[in-house]
Amino acid sequence: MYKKVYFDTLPSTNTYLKENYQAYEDKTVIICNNQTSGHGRLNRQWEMEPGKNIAMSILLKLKIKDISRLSLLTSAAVFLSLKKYTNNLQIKWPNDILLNMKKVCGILLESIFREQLEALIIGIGINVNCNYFSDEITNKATSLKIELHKEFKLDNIIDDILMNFDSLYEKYLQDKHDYIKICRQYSSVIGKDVIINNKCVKVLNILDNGNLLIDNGKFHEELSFGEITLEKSY
Ligand code: BT5
Repeated sequence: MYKKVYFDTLPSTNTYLKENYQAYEDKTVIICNNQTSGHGRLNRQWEMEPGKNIAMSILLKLKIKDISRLSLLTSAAVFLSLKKYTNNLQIKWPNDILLNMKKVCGILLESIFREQLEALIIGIGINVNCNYFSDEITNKATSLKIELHKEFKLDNIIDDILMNFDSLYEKYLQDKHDYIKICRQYSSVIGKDVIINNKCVKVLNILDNGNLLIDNGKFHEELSFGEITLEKSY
């Protein structure tokens, strides 16, 4: 069972858990109404209109070593939770969900190691009921409300995500990786020419180990992480 803990304002749900994970049990979920210093990968800023969007972080106190695929698992859980509202969603390997080719959700995994892995923090930011973004991202970000013209209850979406996450995670612990199929089937990048880590490549597939298979023009290569830019969109 996931235990939800609510805060009004936090700098970042991920940072809060990084500093306080010892006080919480496995499967605690920190949720806040207003996140003042939300961040993405490489400490990039994550925007959030207070009260309108979801900022949540799931704490897992894992005993397993292979955590690389949990980003894809989380993407699949969010995808399944939003799919009942729209058919226009895609998963952009490894950690974004796109709606009408714009980013509606970002996922950030952070781990805490002290000799071994002590905790994994899975941060999820979803643009739900907001109407605006800063000029910098307004062409590449969107919300459920902007695209679907109605408002959504944040708690219903959070509960769906936790249910889907749990179901995929329990299978993952039994070495069943159904989420990879979802990430493959609804991928926004397979078959496309993209820029990844500053090089133009063609994406061929997402492999069973979660890695991206690309054609770099000379040979086929497997990537375990990377930053993909799609031409003319996110
Ligand atoms: C991500 O990073 O997409 C991961 C975002 C994770 C946010 C959650 S919220 C709860 C938890 N607490 C945190 O502090 N973080 C997590 P990345 O792939 O690095 O993308 C970041 C980039 O997305 C920024 O540089 C902007 O270009 C863009 N961006 C910022 N805010 C956005 C938003 N609300 N919607 C769409 N794109 C956004």
